[in-house]
Order: sequence, then structure tokens, then C-alpha cells
Amino acid sequence: MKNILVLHTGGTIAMHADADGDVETGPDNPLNQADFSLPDVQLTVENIFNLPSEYIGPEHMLQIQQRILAAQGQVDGVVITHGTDTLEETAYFLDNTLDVDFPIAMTGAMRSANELGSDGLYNYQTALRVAADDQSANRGVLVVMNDEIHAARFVTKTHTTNVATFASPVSGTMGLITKRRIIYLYDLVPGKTFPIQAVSKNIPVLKAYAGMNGQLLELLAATGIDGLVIEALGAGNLGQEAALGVQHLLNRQIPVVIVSRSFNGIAEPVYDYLGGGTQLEKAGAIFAASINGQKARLKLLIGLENHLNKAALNDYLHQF
Ligand code: DAS
Repeated sequence: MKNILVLHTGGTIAMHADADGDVETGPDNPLNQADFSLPDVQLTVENIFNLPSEYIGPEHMLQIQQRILAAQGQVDGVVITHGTDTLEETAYFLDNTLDVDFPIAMTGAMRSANELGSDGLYNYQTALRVAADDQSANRGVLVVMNDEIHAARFVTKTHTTNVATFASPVSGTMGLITKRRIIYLYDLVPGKTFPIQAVSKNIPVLKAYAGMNGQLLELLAATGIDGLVIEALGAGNLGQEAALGVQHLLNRQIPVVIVSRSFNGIAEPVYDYLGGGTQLEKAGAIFAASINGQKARLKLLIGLENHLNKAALNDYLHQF
């Protein structure tokens, strides 16, 4: 018998559409009336929140992380149901701060409980199957949606409404779910994890664009932020004025992390001119290889909360 802890947090999977088709939260999570059972699986269900995931922040992620840590030795797996808008961020936060040997599977829905073609109950059942499968252990946090399994490290929401919204552009889908099987296509080298007790750092994310100047960067340098993530152009480049703005932050010892605004690929220092990645790195900016801005922000937050020095922060953020 596998004992699976289920943590419901809210999101579309827990919502319903009203007569006008507007999707809203309700007092009871429809999943609590889920009418299916899995052989040899016993569920312990907790409604930890009932929030649209736009309302979920690092403090909520920390609460989920602490609940899972407290369950060690008592459960064989965890399923978290969550809104899809920030699901990848909660998954990534947990993937970087939990070192547990049981599976953690997150899922959500793109259509609410009473909409035609609702995907919530189906995704919930497949997430339970994945969490109860021995193959799913020691793979980090998994995102299970639409008969696919994705690693928290690479998954991202790619479509505003499509049930196939979650994809892993850099690595590809990690696993497939059929009516009878759970199939893993590859393993990942385990990533480094850190403990975390607080999530107080103020770290904005800025998307670069053609003609961006240094004004916002200089304002941010003066406001006392703890770090900044820039979704830079191409492989990790900025215009000349923006590069000078970055220097203001670095001069104040404020860490600046560079990712790419491109949907796919690896950010790395290539171009050796003012604003080019090579000169940004020489000036002290840190490149985060394979992740998007929202994930780099959480990684920098975890690194700063663990008081990592520049070299350790560099290694942690460079980690693929
Ligand atoms: N309601 C949004 C959210 O909670 C979308 C969703 O859940 O799919 O993230």
C-alpha cells in the first residue's frame, strides 16, 4: 500500500465556471469529491490553500516545502494540485530546496471542473499514478499534465489556454503516461538543493528590449533591491546604455543574473563588446544557463537566503 500525501492549493483545477463562463473559486475543491480510487494507494488529502496561483508567492512555496519536510518518513509520495500560472515556479522552488527520496508530482488544469473537456480530474489521477510509481523516486519535482511528465528544472507554461500548455523546450518531455504505463525517457543529473527558512529577498525580473536604456536599472540600483534578473537579448546581451545601467548595480554589490528572453536555448557569454555577454560577465554579472527569468529569480533568492558568496552563487546559478 502506498501512502500519498495530497496538498491542494487551488487554481483552475479547483474552480468552476459560472453561467456566464467566468471561472471563479468556490468554497469546496471539486477534487475532494473525486470519484476514483487507485489500487494499493491510500490518500491523505489536505487543502493547504484555495488560491488562484497568481496569489501564490515564495512565502506560500515555503509553507508547502515545510509541510513536505514534515511528512518525511510518513509518506511514499506527494501530489500537489496548483494553479498553472505559477506552477512552474512552485515546482522549481521545491526542486531546489527539497532533498527527499519519494516522488513529488505537481499538476493543475487548464479547464475548470464543470467546463466541457475539463482536464483537472484526469490530470489529478495521472499525477497520483506517477507519485505512486517506484520509477518516479529520486527524479526531483515532476510536473504531470496532459499525459506528460516534465522535470521542474525545464518545464514552463507555453500557452495561455491549451491543455498541452506545459513543455520543456530545452530538454524535451521527461516521461509519458499511457493507460497502462508510466514511461521515463531519460534521467537527469540531480541538481544541488539548499535548505531554506526565509524568503525575504527583493529580486525583480526585467525583460530587455530593443533600445532599452539604463534609466530603470539606475532607479533599481538606488532602491535597495537584493538582486536583479535580466531576461537579456539572444544568448545574453544588452544594449550599451543598459549595460552601463547594469554597472550601477554591480558597483553597489547588487548581484545581476543574466538569462535569455529567448524561449529556448542556453544563455552564455559570447560577444565581446559593451553590452555583449562576455563583457557583462567580466563586469560581474552571473549567467544562469538553462532557465527562464522567473526560475532564475527563485534560484538567486535561495542562494542569497543561504548567504552564498559570489563564487558559490556563480557555481549554483551556472548549474545546468
Ligand atoms: N487560475 C489560474 C491559476 O490559478 C490559471 C490556472 O490555474 O490554470 O494559475
